[in-house]
Amino acid sequence: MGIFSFLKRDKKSPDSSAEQQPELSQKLDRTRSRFRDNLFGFFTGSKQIDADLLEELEGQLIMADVGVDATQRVMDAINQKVKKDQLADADALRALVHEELVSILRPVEQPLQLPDQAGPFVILVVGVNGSGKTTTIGKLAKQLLDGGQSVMLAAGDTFRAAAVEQLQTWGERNDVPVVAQSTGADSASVIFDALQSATARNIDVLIADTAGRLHTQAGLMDELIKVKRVLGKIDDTAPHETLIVLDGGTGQNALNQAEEFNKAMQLDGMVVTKLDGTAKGGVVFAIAEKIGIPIRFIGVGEQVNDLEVFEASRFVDALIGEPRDT
Ligand SMILES: Nc1nc2c(ncn2[C@@H]2O[C@H](COP(=O)(O)OP(=O)(O)OP(=O)(O)O)[C@@H](O)[C@H]2O)c(=O)[nH]1
Ligand SMILES: [Mg+2]
Repeated sequence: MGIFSFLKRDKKSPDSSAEQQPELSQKLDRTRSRFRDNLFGFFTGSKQIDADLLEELEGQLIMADVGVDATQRVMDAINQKVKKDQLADADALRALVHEELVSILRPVEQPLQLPDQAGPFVILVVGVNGSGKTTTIGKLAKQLLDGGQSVMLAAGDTFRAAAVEQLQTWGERNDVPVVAQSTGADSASVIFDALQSATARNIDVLIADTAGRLHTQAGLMDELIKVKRVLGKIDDTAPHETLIVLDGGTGQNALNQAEEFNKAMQLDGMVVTKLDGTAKGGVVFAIAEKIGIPIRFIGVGEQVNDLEVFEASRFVDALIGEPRDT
């Protein structure tokens, strides 16, 4: 009855969050260095808050891939307070930057929730080549299983050689069934069969993999629209979650991909992966500000447990520390 969530929140208690905080910031080390090294100079007590300093701060936010719009929003908030003479010192400036960064992310902090519904909850995973779709599916299957859901995978990437085997490996690792046909089969037909099978077997969640593609490849985009259409023949509310996987390391490109895929097929959620290996993690702010679609998870490594529910304040804490840290 009602809505339930399978998600294991990281902040189970103040104690466990204290333990886990350094871990996320370690995983986000390269982005964190960029934020810390470049922004922290501004937050030392001795600095005078003047026009030069604010201009430099603005430049550093842009350099950290935060994007023009999100940076503008932070700077507007700062300028307002400066005008009213409400920014006493560097600590206050730092707290304000923290607050503004969190408020940019807050609207997209909407964890995936599974409604208590009759048939399987269908997640259709899309994105460009190599963004981390198949890996994210493997990780997500594990989280769902841990949350007590039954899971099935559909090998909808029938295009790339070895894609089916890659998904099957994740299936074996998690001990969940994988519905597949051979390479070259019709993707929509594989995913259709999978939903029939998942329905018959009372599976809670079906996750469908798809081949990587660019939004400019009209034929391939049509294939995804066809997948959506044929799923609707079995359950007119399916897919329940069209989830784009974006490689955070590609910076501005990730933002463009989200925009273009959203135009073509109305996304419900996003996962930003590879935030462990990049200094461009600031793009998460740009994506949040510009696209506004829920960020369900972030990928912070290649291992099965390296998928985290996206939490605004936890993310900002990991990059610039908690407001009163030094
Ligand atoms: N460091 C890191 N690597 C990741 C992450 N997610 C995925 N990868 C790696 O990125 C590479 C591509 O991942 P896949 O899951 O195969 O990507 P895909 O989108 O399914 O690729 P195609 O099916 O070819 O379009 C693999 O080497 C993964 O291990 C992550 O969060 N961090
Ligand atoms: Mg794949």
